[in-house]
Amino acid sequence: MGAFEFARANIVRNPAQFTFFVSRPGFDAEPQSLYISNSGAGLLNWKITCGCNWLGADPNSGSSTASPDEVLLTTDTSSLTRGSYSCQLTISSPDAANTPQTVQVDLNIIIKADFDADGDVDLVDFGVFVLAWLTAQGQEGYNLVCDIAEPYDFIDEADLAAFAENWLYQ
Ligand SMILES: [Ca+2]
Ligand SMILES: [Ca+2]
Repeated sequence: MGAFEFARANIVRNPAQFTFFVSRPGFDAEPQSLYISNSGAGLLNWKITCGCNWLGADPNSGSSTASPDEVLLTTDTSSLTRGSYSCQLTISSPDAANTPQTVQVDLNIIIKADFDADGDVDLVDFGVFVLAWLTAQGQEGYNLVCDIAEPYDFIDEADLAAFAENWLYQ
């Protein structure tokens, strides 16, 4: 340690990875919290930059001491289609020895009742569903992909109701 070295701030982010699930495009996921704190000395002035337009961070800048700052991560899927997306948040600070730090965010948009995975919910999906109707896990005809509502080991009216909610979605 030289006499002229100053103690620096240190970025801590928790967690370092997020996964969001959305049941169809246009729906938004439950917001999740990212916590930023300083495990080093002094004040940590931090800023978040985001590599994609479907993810929001509020606030996107702040000043942390040892007590964590909460940042709310929100999604906007209105311009997206079904599929999986990845985004990286970068937390940077001129005060920190370990700047920048990144946070990985994954987003999965699934249409629950699209059993044949062709992007819509129509009669073909209903045909798949009928074949599994009133079957339990382990029985002939049971199809895990059709088991979209509780109880998750039997295909019954609850699954049919969930299917109906997505009927003719495309
Ligand atoms: Ca389909
Ligand atoms: Ca079920």
